[in-house]
Amino acid sequence: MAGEPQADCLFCKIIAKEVPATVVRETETTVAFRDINPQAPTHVLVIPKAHYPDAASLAAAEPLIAADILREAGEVAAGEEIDGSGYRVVFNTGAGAGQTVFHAHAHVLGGRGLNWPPG
Ligand code: DGP
Repeated sequence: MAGEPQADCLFCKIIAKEVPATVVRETETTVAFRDINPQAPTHVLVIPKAHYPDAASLAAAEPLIAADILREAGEVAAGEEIDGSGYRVVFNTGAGAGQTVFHAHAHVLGGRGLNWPPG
């Protein structure tokens, strides 16, 4: 069923605490934890507890939870004190865009200068 945990999903295992992660925030609908391969001094992933393969499918099925992700990205930035200097929220969507884990997630990146356009 849509949104249900998937046995073969790494991020569902992090939500279930079967795989350890450094959690920085948790709400009823979301978990935020540090990326294992940080690309900036702050690199936190914000994920929905519900399983959807990418941000588009999450937003289509659960727009309020998609909004929760964006709000939590802002809360992470404020907690890391990067909200004043600027930060980036990225949803890689599809393998061609670099998505490697097919459970919707936002990358929250900051703490250094960020170039545009991204690579
Ligand atoms: P993406 O490439 O957009 O699908 O991002 C997936 C991110 O997940 C990537 O930046 C690395 C991170 N990641 C992969 N495995 C783990 C893990 O076991 N723990 C944590 N904390 N992050 C992980």
